[in-house]
Amino acid sequence: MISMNSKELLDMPIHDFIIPAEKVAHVQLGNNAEHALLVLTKTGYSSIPVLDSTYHFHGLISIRMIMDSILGLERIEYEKLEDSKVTEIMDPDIATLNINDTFKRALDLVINHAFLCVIDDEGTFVGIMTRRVILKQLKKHVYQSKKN
Ligand code: 2BA
Repeated sequence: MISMNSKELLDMPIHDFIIPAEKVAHVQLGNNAEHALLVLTKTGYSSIPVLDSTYHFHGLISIRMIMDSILGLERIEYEKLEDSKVTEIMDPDIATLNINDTFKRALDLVINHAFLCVIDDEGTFVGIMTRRVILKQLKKHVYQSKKN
């Protein structure tokens, strides 16, 4: 059974926990794989969102996806990096959160994803909710419940 306090946490809107779009590293649909690899390497993140010029969300790209795309039979074909596009490499099939979702939906999804992209009703990218932020809230809640 879910306690009243837990229900309050699960029903909380997610908007206070979102890392805003302007603070999130991303690449654009038209970028090539070389640029994406540069952004991923420089920021240190293993996976980042792919957006279009109007900030609509299209998927995620990771170093693993890029390396996979240039893996030849006997060698890594680095020369392919310049000509391959982010669109051909990214994963477009990604679960997202809506800005109006609750903490419960984020908690369900974050079990399988290190972070979740948050979009509004028009599909515009609003930001991300990371596993770190969700775990911090959960920890705060668990410690508060122990005191009461
Ligand atoms: P990862 O890059 O695999 O990072 C896993 C965890 O390692 C992060 O967890 C964070 O605790 C730490 N970390 C990695 N790179 C970091 C950096 N440059 N600065 C500070 N800490 C770093 P979370 O914070 O829960 O993030 C989960 C995932 O969300 C990250 O996975 C990354 O794919 C994405 N992410 C987080 N912040 C981002 C941002 N500002 N821009 C783009 N993607 C971001």
